[in-house]
Parts: sequence; C-alpha cells; structure tokens
Amino acid sequence: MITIAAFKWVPDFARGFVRDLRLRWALEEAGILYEVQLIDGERQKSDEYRQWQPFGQVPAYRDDEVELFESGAIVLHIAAMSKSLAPADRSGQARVASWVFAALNSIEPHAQNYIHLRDAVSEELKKAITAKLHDRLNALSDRLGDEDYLENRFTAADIVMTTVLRELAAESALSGFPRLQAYVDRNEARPAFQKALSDQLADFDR
Ligand SMILES: N[C@@H](CCC(=O)N[C@@H](CS)C(=O)NCC(=O)O)C(=O)O
Repeated sequence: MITIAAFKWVPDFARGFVRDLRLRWALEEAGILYEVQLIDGERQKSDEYRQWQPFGQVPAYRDDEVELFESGAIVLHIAAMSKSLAPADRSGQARVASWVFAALNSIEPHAQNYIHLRDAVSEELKKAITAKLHDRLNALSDRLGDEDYLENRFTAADIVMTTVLRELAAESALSGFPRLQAYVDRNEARPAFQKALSDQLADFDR
C-alpha cells in the first residue's frame, strides 16, 4: 500500500497548493490507491519524521519497497508504474524527467521568488525578479507553441509543470502568457486533478 504524508493544517491561502497535490494527482491519473498520513507541527519537527523527510516538509512517500521525499522524485517514481504518466520507451521517460527538472529547477525558483519576494524587496530587485520570471515563461510558452502538452501526450511532467504554473495563475501572473494560462486550464480540467484537489481540501476540512 502507498502512503503519502500531507499537512493536517495550513493557512487558507495555501489550501489547494500544498505539494502533496502532485502525488495525489499522479496517483489518481495512474488509478493507484493510496492512503494519507496527516502530519501536525509536532510530528513535522520529530526526529522520526525527519528520517522520512529530512527537512520536515511534505510531501513524503512510502510503498512496500521504498521511502521517498521530494515531490519531483516521487512523481517520477509513480510515473514508472503507469503508462498513463510516461511513455514506455527509455528515451521518452528521460524526456519526461528533463521536463520535471525544468519545472522544478528552471521555472519554480523564479515563480517562488516572484510570489514571495516581490512585495518585500526594492523596486530594482522586484524588476529583476519579474524580468527573470518573464524570460523563463516566454521561453516555455515559445517551446509549448500550439501543443497541448510538453511532450506529444499528457505525462507526469505536465503534472509538475502545471502545479508550478498554477501558483502564478492564482496571482494573475500568467495574464501576459495566454498559452501557459490555457495549458494550466486544460490540465486543471482533468478529472484526476479535480479529484486530487478536492481530496486535499477535504483533508483540511476534516
Ligand atoms: N522541494 C520540495 C519542497 C516541499 C515544500 O516546499 N513543502 C512545503 C509545503 S508545499 C512545506 O513542507 N513547507 C513547510 C516547511 O518548509 O517547513 C518538494 O518538492 O517536495
């Protein structure tokens, strides 16, 4: 049985955006059952939890064979179990991994800087943060072009990229990037996303 760790409570603004959503979405797409362990502040700090997730963050993941942390690594692990998340050939799987790293390493840091720092820094730095983000979003939009997905079909990479971009969409920061906004809308309309989102929200309401 697969178990994922998620927070028992987060402030309202974070609900629907906590990164265990990536795992829930991937598992829904793959049709794999899982259970959720809800972590409170005390458990988050405990040595025992840090053996599982060294930084005391969520998500963390466990199955019969392995314990993992880092959402990108976990989504790739889940993708290896299901044809619905990655092509069967090794080169296709390697391309999916490239896009997962691109989302987490080339886009997410700039998105997070924009979201969290833009109101706390000088005008000059704010301009630099915005310019860098726009540079990356323009490149991504150009590469996506008129395609629906990063590869020639939906993959795990679209899960990770969409979850990175939808935080920007929630801040109206994709308004100059209609292709990226349409990409987020398309992927958010998937039943597996909707189920994952409502399950995350339901766990907070419990
Ligand atoms: N790189 C990590 C980031 C995980 C992360 O930032 N988790 C947030 C929730 S979305 C968290 O646990 N924040 C609490 C903390 O950092 O103490 C991943 O992708 O799994």
